Amino acid sequence: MTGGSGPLKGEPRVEIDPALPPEGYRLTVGPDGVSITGGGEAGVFWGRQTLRQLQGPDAYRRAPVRPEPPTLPYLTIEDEPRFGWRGLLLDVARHFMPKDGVLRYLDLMAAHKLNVLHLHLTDDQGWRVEIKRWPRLTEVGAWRRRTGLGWGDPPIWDERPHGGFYTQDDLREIVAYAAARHITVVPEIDIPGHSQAAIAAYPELGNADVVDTASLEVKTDWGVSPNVLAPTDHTLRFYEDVLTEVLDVFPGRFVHIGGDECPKDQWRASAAAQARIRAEGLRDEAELQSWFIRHFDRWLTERGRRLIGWDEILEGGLADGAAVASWRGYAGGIAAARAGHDVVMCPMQHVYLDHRQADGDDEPVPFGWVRTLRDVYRFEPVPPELAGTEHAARVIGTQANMWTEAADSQQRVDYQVFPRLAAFAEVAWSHLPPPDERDFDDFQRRMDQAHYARLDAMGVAYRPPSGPLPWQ
Ligand code: TNX
Repeated sequence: MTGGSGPLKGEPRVEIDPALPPEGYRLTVGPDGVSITGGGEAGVFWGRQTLRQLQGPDAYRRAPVRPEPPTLPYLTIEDEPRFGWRGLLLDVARHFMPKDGVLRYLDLMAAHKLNVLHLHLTDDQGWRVEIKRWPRLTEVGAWRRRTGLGWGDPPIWDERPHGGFYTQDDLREIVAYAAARHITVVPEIDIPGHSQAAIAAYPELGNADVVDTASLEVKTDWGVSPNVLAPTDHTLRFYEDVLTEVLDVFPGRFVHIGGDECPKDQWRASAAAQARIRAEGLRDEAELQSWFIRHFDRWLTERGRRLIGWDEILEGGLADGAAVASWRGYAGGIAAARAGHDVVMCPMQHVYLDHRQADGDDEPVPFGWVRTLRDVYRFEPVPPELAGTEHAARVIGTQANMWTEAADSQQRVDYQVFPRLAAFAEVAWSHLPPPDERDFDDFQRRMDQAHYARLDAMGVAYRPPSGPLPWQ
């Protein structure tokens, strides 16, 4: 701190200093202007975000609203992130988020120094990515008979049809827009469960000897479908085609192949699946699931990419280079880290933003455990079982997940995501003390005095501290 303050003059002077960490920066504001030194371009970009914070809420508008320059305090800030993976998952499968909404979320993420957008592109309730080789995936799989999925208490039904998908050019635009903000987009193609929309488009992908897959439609209610992929050579070739096109659009290192919640009943009943288990010398259906995952781990590794999947991919044996997104709690992540796998911690008990944030009946999306802003601020990505051990560094980051069974509009997504994403972002970026010693009152003061005004300037329909509004 140098003391004093003055008007912002001109553009910041920018420099790269490779001695700083790639995402680290030093920001200096003084009488002769602003300078930002980044360890890399990303560091400079995050430094610019901090400069915006100093400028006040108007810096978050898309166009200036007053002529005079903001007054800045003279200071020096040295800063670097705690984690390299600071993620947000958007479930664009349960409810489609139009492209402009995704671009807007990339702006919101950048303002919060988050750097991984995990796009959940496929699920039972919808397939959202154009695949040229297999056009029915979007011709059929992107549309369903109703909007509301009957989630919540009372259930929310909406009988209007619902759908939408991104063309490959839309996704290239999203990827480029993200890259300009130092954000990587991780695509998720969920296999072998959560695949009913794909089976509705191409019935031969399902277990046709057990169910009449030709009469399946894209799932119209929430929950996990029993209709999972058949373990055939055709299925493998089909998804190789899909992933070939996905790799062409998404240049990032990681590709998420799901692997969560795959009911095994159809495989138990299917003579074809049982024959596959015998032919491959597998013990059971859990190993059949990991046979799928290992196949795509090899396939991705050969192409210079890395597989990440939900923690169920640990069951039946995990492919060597695979990374694990630990969602059912910390246990999967702990086991994976100890076994030498990289881990992204996103336990549903703490950072599922679809879960309610207060327990009144007037919450617009009355689902899940109550997780308040304070709870999220006290979330710790590295559990005590790993902290201080050689395995702690395997936790490469953390991610908040926004599932959208019950969030069918931008307003509802905003309401669930904010303000909690601000608390999450601070946990992911800052080197905070252990949860019990974190100063939530200070965080809340900063929210009240500065951050809600920034969210207002960005047009975010966050949950106000006073509680839900009737139209949300
Ligand atoms: C579990 S997280 C799921 C999602 C749901 C979510 C709802 C995960 C890998 N599976 O399919 O949308 O719970 O909170």
